Formats: sequence, structure tokens, C-alpha cells
Amino acid sequence: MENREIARVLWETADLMEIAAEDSFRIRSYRNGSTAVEGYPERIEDILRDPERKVTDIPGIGKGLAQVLHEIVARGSCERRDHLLEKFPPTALEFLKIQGLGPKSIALILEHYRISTMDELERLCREEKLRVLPRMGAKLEEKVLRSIAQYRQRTGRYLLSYAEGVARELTEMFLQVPGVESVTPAGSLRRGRETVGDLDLLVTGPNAAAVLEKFVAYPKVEEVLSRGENKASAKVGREGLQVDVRALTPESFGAAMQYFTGSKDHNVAVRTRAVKMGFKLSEYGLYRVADESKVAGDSEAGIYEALGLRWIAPELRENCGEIEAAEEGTLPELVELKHIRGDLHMHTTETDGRATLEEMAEAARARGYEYMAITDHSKALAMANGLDEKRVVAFAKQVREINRNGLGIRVFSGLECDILKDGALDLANDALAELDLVIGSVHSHMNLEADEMTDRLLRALECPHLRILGHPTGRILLHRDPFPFDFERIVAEAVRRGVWLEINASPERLDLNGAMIRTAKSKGARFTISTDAHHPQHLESMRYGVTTARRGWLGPADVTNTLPADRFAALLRNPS
Ligand code: DGT
Ligand code: CA
Ligand code: CA
Ligand code: ZN
Repeated sequence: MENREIARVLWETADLMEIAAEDSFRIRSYRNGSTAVEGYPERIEDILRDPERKVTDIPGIGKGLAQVLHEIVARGSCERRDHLLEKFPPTALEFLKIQGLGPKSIALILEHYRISTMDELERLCREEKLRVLPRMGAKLEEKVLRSIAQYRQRTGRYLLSYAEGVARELTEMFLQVPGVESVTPAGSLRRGRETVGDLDLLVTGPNAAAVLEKFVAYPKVEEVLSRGENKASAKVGREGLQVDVRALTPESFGAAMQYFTGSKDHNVAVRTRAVKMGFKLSEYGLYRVADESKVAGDSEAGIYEALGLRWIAPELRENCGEIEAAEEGTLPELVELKHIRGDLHMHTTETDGRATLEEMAEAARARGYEYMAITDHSKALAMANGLDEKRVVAFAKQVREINRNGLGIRVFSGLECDILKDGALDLANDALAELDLVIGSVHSHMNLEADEMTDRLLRALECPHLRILGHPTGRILLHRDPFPFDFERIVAEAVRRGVWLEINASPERLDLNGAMIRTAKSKGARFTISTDAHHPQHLESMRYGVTTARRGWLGPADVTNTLPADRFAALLRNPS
């Protein structure tokens, strides 16, 4: 069992415990355990099997949880979870994903109505049966209905990072098959979309079709959907991600890559162009209609070239002007991971991070960064033990000393300061003035009306010390939609005040998205790409942020943390 699967079971159990209104201390220990397991660099299952190791050596795992971990690894569940699943339908966990319904209200609903599906919950709202329960009303019914509609739209999709993990696992396995030369993900994963509907894997080599046998026999395959000579589809893992595997000959590999990378809209436009030029384009190759001769097919670039186009980076293939730009030779130079010289958003044990400043610095240095900013939370996030003014001033001083002694990386003192409900920043200006860099983020009251939210953000932008707007829309992928506000107005004001927009590289956020980034860029915005790391391992998420920036057509010059340390420091002192 992979760590993320174990972590998920623990997290779900904690959700169920919340619905059952169990002891909050105990619930917290399950959640902490889940985070600890998920971020742990080694496989928990291996540690549990090794008689010389103890899982209790892992911070966040006590004796009680160790027992639970044994159970989960042995049979995929634990006693407590089983017990709660008898008490509540498994859909109770799904109900938790509906905005407006917390564990308490779900418990209340289940106490009064015997419902076990989303459809039934929807019907309760339509029949106005929620409003008769204590502390519920017509407004809530409306909100739940809206949220159910959104839920339906997003189910069936998976985080990019999750799909990437499955792709990596399968790729490793396929590459062990003799006669297999390469395994490449296509589809939305290759385009770097933030969520993925299904995974498309393309396999080549003299004996590529041999992977299909191996694939359908893979223990994690839950259900084989189809099996042909050159293609197989199956649901993989408990989460049921569909994976399409295709075995290809080298002569048509490029054409297949082009076809199966998509997007569909991009392909339609490319194919239309091919037809106009007297060609026929398929997943097997590009053919001249006149004599049916094959013009291109073994390489993707060859196909674009024959159509009079530069090769187009997969992230741009959404039929949003990339074909015209490829024709005119005006495709942008895109930012790459190697351009990034520092990470500007991370947390430490001072608040809700899991490593110290020194440990984060070591990890950032090991990635080859020249600089980094520590940006812990401010006091409004009391649960995270956020910093007050006094701690901020002491922290800024501590960082100045650290830089004098040197950690092998330049550290900027920062803060992720809460933007309060009325738009004021959480801490007083003279404390903020001590810091090198202030990120302003919304973490609460996300359900304001759009114009209220716009006013709130406008007021936050007035703070002269604010340098970066953190995860600007607040979305949590598959979980919480972006909060509404007048984006263009906020961008214009941010540009005017020299405030940069954060592209949050955490795979659950990827906020802003490609389209918004592109809009903002067209208004003159500048950006940062940062991981919001709460653990040294999270620094690796930078690549998702870079992919997202590329989907927004950004080049290195649009992203301030591509600058060398000295120039970046100078820019901080004089941002406009
Ligand atoms: P997803 O899986 O929903 O995240 O998105 P994609 O883009 O991976 O879509 P998928 O898996 O259905 O198909 C992979 C690619 O194959 C898609 O981007 C374009 C190509 N493709 C699939 N079906 C069609 C089709 O009916 N027409 C065209 N033109 N292309 C298709
Ligand atoms: Ca796909
Ligand atoms: Ca597919
Ligand atoms: Zn943060």
C-alpha cells in the first residue's frame, strides 16, 4: 500500500469521527498522522514489515496510531473506520465535500432522514426539508443545491499530481518488459492540466504490445474495461482512475503523440488546417491526399513542420491562439523549472509547517536555489499558531543574523499575512515593515459576494508592505471553487501598486489557472511561482507551478523568482 493510500484512509476515518462528534483531540491525532504518513519519504508499509524499525519513530505517529497503521496496511481499513461506516453511509464522506455542510450538519441530517445518496440529499433540499432542522434554512438549501451541481461536475477527475504518480508507477513497470523502449504520458497529463479525467499512456518498442498483458494482470487493476491487440483500458487503484494504454509502432509514434495529447479542440484545428493544405491527419500519420503518400508520422515536430507550424509545447495546445502563433513564429519563450532561482512561500514549525527554517533552507539549497523566503502564517490563523507583531519583529531580526552567518542560501524574511474579512491586513504596518516580503492571503470568509470580495482585496492592496497576493482565488481543486471577485479590477490595481500575483504550485491549489494568468499577463501583471511548502518534500511541487505558468504563456521574464538573488533583492526594495 502506498503512503498516500494509507493517508487517505486515516483522513477519512477522521472525517467520520467528526461526523460522529468524537473527541477532537483524537480526531486531530488522526489528521496529523495522515499528514505525517503522506509526506514521509519512505514507504510506511516497508517500515511496518521491518522488525528492526518502529513507526513510532516518525513524528506524529504514536502507539495508538501505529496499531491503526498495521490494520490499514493489512486489510485496507481499521476497526474504528469499520464501526463508523456501519453507523453512517459511506456517502457521508462525500456529503462533507458539499459546501455549507460540516460534520455537525451531516450528523443532524442523517439523524433525521435515512438518506444514502447525493440524489437523495438533493431531493431533501428541493423538497425544503433541510430548513425544518435546527440552524438550517432556505439559504443553506440553495447553497447545498449549487454545491451539489459543482460536485457532479468535478467528480470523475483526479489531481494532476495523483495521476502523475500512477503514471510513474506504471511506467517503471512497463519499462521492465523486454522490447519496450519508451513509455510516455499523453492527454491532459502531458498538457499539464490541473486535473485529469483519465490517463493516456503511449508505449513504443519492438515488443510494445507485451505491456498489455502485464498491465491487465497488475494487482492494482480493479477492473479491465477493454483489451485489444494494441490497446487496453482499466480502472487502477481504489480511486478507480481509468488508464488507457496504447502500444505503437515507431513509424506512427509522433502522429499518435500528437493525436492523443490533444486537446480535442487543438486537434480539430490542426486537422482542419491539414485538410486545407491537401493532407489527411490521423493518429497513424500525415498523408498527402493526392497520392496517399506518408509525409510525416515518426516525430511530432515533423507533423507540425509539414503543416508549416513550429512545434507547440503541449501546455499551449488548447486552441487559444497557439496555432496562429506557431504559424507566425510568435510562440512565447516559456518559463522552465531550471529558470526558478528561489521559492518564496513556505512554512515552518513556528506555525503549521513540519520542518524548521534550517531544514527548509537545507532542502531549498539542495534543489540548487539561490534564495528562499520563509512566510509563516499571521495570528488570525490561531489554529496554526500564527505570528503576532512581536514574533514577526524577532523573526526578521533572526533572519538578518542567519544571513550574516550564512546557510549557503540567502533567506528573505517573509510572512503570509491574513487578509481579514474587511480587507485589513492581520498585523500592524510597523511590524510588516521589518520584513523583506509580505504575502497577503485570504484564508477565511470566502463566501462573500463578489463585490464585497473585490472591495476586500482592493483594501488589502492598499497596504504599502504587501508584495504578493497569495493563492488569489482560494480554490482547492476538486473541493472548493474559486471565490468570486472582479479579477480584472484586482489585477489592474495590483499592477498599479507593484504587487505580484502568486502562482501557488501546491497540487491541490494551482491557483491562478492558465487562463487567468494569461489575462493578468495581458494587463501587465508580474508573477511569482511558489510551493507553499509545509514540508521539505513539498518543494518538489515547484514543477506543477511552472507547468501552470506555461499554460498561462509565461516566460522567465514574467516571473520574479527567476531573477538572480541580488537583482531580486533590489526589486524587493524597489518593486516598481
Ligand atoms: P481528460 O482525460 O478528460 O483529462 O482529457 P484528455 O485531453 O486527456 O482527453 P481524452 O483522454 O479523452 O483523450 C486524449 C486525447 O485524445 C484528447 O486530448 C484528444 C484525443 N482524442 C480523443 N478522442 C478524440 C476525438 O473524438 N476527436 C479528436 N479530435 N481527438 C480525440
Ligand atoms: Ca486523458
Ligand atoms: Ca483517454
Ligand atoms: Zn501558505
